[in-house]
Amino acid sequence: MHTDMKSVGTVSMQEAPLLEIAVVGHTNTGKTSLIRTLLRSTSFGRVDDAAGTTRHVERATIFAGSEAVLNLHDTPGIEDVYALQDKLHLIATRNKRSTQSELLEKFVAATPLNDPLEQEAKVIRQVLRSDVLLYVIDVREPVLEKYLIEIEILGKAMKPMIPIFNFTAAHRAELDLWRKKLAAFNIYASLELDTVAFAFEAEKRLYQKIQSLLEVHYTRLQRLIDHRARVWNQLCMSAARRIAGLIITTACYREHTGDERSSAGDTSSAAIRLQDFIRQAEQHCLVDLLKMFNFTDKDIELQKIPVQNGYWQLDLFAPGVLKAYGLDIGSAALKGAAAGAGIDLMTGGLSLGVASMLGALAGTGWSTFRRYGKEIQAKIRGTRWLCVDDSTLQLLYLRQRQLLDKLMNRGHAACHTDQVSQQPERGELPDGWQQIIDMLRQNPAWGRSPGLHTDDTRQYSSIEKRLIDALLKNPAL
Ligand SMILES: Nc1nc2c(ncn2[C@@H]2O[C@H](COP(=O)(O)OP(=O)(O)O)[C@@H](O)[C@H]2O)c(=O)[nH]1
Ligand SMILES: [Mg+2]
Repeated sequence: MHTDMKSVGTVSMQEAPLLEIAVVGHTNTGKTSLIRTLLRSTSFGRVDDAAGTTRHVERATIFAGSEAVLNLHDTPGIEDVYALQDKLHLIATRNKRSTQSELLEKFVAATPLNDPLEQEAKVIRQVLRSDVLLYVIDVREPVLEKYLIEIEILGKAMKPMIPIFNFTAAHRAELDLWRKKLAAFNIYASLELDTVAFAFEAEKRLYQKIQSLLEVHYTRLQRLIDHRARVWNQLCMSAARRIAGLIITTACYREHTGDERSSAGDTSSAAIRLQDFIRQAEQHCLVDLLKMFNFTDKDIELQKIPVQNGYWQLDLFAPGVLKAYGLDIGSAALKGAAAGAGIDLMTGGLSLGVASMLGALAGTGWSTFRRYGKEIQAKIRGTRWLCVDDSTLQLLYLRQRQLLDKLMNRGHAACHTDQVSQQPERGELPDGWQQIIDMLRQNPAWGRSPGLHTDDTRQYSSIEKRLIDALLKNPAL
């Protein structure tokens, strides 16, 4: 593709200069935050409530895969807009024939280091070198005269400008006022992009707006949009698959507690092992998800899940179980066979003779019994397994759904730690949830090596898919 482009014109797409974007606006409106969110990086620049945190122009490059697409320039805020206005007036009276942008150039050239307007000169220099301006507005602020003067001055550079409304949550009235005032400057193409929250669609609209303003960068921006969409979809899919894996592993998990005669001590240590297992599994899943989304443990905290355990015995004679084990026969015949087999099992385990008798009746072979023999023995000997109970599994799923939602909607500028609550409000469980859980409990091996079961891959995949689909049934995608 690139070779074609090279041969078409004198300037290939690869050689064309990158799109230069200046992020401008008053101090503390969220300029650095916007760049962090667009970069998916919590480490770019410094974000602070204190005024004037960003003192120099800082650059960050955005890539579509390995292709650099654009540079974002973070600028300090224009602090003394009135002094800047006076200086520009002065330059204008001395250079009556200069265009507006020439006046800005002259101002930049005439402002030495350590001048009181040095910071403003840095901003204007970057504005003049850029193709498009993103003007970040804190809509909570009233539309003060100083902001309008700032917009007027930036307008002199004759660069397309896109206002980005920040802090829009719960400030609709102020937002409308800002829109009206901007219309007086012929600026209509604004965007709402809360930098602390993140919405994939809002980011896409931003790039589309730039596309419509700068035809020459259209194709390259389209590659960025497509790339971002692909990466985003893959990210959401991998995250959902990871969560499905957690549900599968935990639902499959069981602790052997001996038989009915086992002591209370045996049972309680098994219960502790089970609890630890669930908590650790959830914590590992969190670590993986944070890494995938490029966040750290400072971003999201998981409160300890209350784990309850439930006893569960393999019900060999439940129709669903028989089927899952490949024993699709009339249960009466099998019951009779198993009762006879019981005597053997008590003494010497599952003998080949018994197995083949059962196998013959069941229409299945020895391999089925070798695989499930232990469980058949366990049933007959009255072994009890400790499993995660239904309500804990439901809670686990709902917490993970909440976590996924938070990850998908968190901007990399956010500074607060998000909490995944202990008990999220009731959410929707996947269709056929109980059936999924029952199936998982009947296949403990799936929990140990998920997805590696050639004989029942289809069943495993269909459960995994049902969980993933349910997790991603989300408007944020
Ligand atoms: N709640 C909220 N806080 C924000 C948002 N954007 C920025 N902030 C906060 O506002 C402060 C200033 O942000 P910063 O990006 O440093 O502004 P800059 O001076 O324009 O670069 C920081 O404390 C940010 O965490 C937003 O969309 N919502
Ligand atoms: Mg800043």
